[in-house]
Amino acid sequence: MNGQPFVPTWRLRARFAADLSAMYAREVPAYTTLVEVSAQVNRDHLTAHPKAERLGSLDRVTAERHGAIRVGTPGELADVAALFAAFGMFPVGFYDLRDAASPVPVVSTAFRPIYADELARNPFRVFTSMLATDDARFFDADLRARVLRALSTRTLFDPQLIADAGRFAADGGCTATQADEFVPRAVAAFALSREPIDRAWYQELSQVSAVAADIAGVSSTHINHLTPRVLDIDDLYVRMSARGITMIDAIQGPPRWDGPDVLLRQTSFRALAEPRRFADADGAVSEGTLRVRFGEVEARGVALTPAGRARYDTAFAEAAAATDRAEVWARHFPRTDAEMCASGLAYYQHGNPAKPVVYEDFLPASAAGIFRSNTDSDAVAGAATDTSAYSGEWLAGAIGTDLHDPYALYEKAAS
Ligand code: OOG
Ligand code: NI
Repeated sequence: MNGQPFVPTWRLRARFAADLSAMYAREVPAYTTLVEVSAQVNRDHLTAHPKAERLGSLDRVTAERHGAIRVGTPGELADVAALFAAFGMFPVGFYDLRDAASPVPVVSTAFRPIYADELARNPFRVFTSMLATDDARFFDADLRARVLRALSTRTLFDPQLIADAGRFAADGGCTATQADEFVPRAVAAFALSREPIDRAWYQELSQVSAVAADIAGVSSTHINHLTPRVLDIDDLYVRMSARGITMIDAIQGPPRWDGPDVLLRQTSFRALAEPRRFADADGAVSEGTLRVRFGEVEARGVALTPAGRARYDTAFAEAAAATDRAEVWARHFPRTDAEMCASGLAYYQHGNPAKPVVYEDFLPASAAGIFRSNTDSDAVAGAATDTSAYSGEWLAGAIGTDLHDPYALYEKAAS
């Protein structure tokens, strides 16, 4: 190791997250505002509620982000898995957004650290979606063939980057010199491209779904959003609106109420028009804009057990139709952590209700709501029969690595 300091995967992950954040701030200036306001909200919230740090230290929460990326094929997803392994991030869970109220033609997993000590060091996670080209409700045979041809001509990740990632993952890190070279190359793979976009092709795909166009209508992938975490999302919503930033109409997920916060609450501001280059059929290249990337923010609560999650799903469906969502919530969930813990609805370390296990994953309903609120048009599932075989097992096979079961990870964190 030439006497050089060894950089463990968690430090690579922290640097990767920080450098992606710096790049995204240069690309999307409103993100900087969101991060600033989030930091203020967190400081003010902790001053008023010193015990709120039980959901994560101010340092962790202030540095905390999740990203979202979208890829086209199992091969591209396998490269993502190999790359993220070097940052100590592994696939957890399976999300199928095709069956949401407003369907999105993707299946997804989340890459994240899986152990409590690693999460405490840096919890960076990336929601990663793959285009569901096998689903005939969205892609007929002709379009599927053309999408697959377009995807087969691109290389999202330099093979050398993936090879290096494999070595660093196996070694649990790398030298400082290697880190200085590796992290910027990994970050660059997620920059917004200046390559001209084939206008007709992009528009054709947009008819199927804005997400399909964002994935297969361009030659590279990019960070779609980077999401800071706040301790009080209602306060954040008010403060952003006061700065003149138009947020989507609602906070997704459970309502605000005076009992324990569970799972995840999220909101976002609408995608902003960003300059992109387009190529027309005659080869002429011109400047245009696309609204694809947006700002999102989230608050995290305690992780629910399967019993708690079943109760959540019932309460959520009932609350959706109600005028007073908090009132519905109070009929389904106890008001204290002690009761939540005693009734086996949520995870607490060693059964101690002062020590909640934080939810580290995503919510398909919110995810679909976030996707939907940020695209100009919804996808429409056609009448064809879906004969694709997408499932968690399928995805694991396609990328050659198991998907971790989130409940098993929470059990472990609680024990
Ligand atoms: C991912 C949407 C899901 C979340 O926070 O639920 C997501 C995407 O837009 O690609 O990021
Ligand atoms: Ni997100």
